[in-house]
Amino acid sequence: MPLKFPFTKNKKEIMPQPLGLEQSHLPQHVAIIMDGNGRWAKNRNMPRIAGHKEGMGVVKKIVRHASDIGVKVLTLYAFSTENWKRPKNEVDFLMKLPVDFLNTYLPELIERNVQVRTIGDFNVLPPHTKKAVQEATEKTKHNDGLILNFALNYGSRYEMINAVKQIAAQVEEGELSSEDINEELFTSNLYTCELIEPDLLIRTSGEQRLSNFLLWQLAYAEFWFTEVYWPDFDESHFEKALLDYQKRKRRYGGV
Ligand code: V07
Repeated sequence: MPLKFPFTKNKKEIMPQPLGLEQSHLPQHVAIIMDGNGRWAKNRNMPRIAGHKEGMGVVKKIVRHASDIGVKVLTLYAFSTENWKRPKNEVDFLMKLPVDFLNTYLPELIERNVQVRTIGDFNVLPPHTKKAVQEATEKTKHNDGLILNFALNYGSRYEMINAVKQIAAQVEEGELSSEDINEELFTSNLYTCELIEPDLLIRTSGEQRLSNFLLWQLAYAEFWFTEVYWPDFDESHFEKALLDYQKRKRRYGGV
């Protein structure tokens, strides 16, 4: 069994928790579908891109909060493989956000010992996006605090088909027997192979779908939904999600 991040899986850290969160039952990996940016902007008669920009500010707040609380992995759905269908000006704007985000925030991420990673098909991203993200992953690769994992040009079905192709190639080469194919082998061929599975999925803006996000990895996760649009999401909503997660875990634990 390969070692998975975080290596500190069972380490209990002593950290004061203001809102009744129990440090020992924190979700270690939280995944978020940051939805509702366009609708938030529309309600204010603003262009969709204004919602994305506002949403980026929320990412910074939530990353700070997650790292303060002691969450180990935060996976954020920033851009899906389906998002290329949006108007060109919107896609162009979205592809500049990682550059903007890292220009203004990378020093703080480094200060906070955050490790930046991505999942998704990186090859087809515009060069300026790739460059900024590569630089951030390179500069933070030895950090052992929060793992900030951006799903960029990510699609779960594509990821799984890719895994199947890699395994099939190994079988064809005679490196593997079809008898060796099991859940662990499949998991080790996904983008997320080095990460533990998410414990909690949050989706904002009232939609209750997975939208091709981490279909395999979320098999045992708790789901938490809110009507709040992503640009209005804040630390208190995040804490509520974590508290509800802990309540559910305690209930199951009691039976
Ligand atoms: C994006 C802001 C959040 C709301 C949802 C869509 C818009 C941060 C990033 C990012 C990605 C990679 C990276 C650093 C930052 C980002 C996109 C969209 C495409 F290394 N926010 N954000 N990327 N939005």
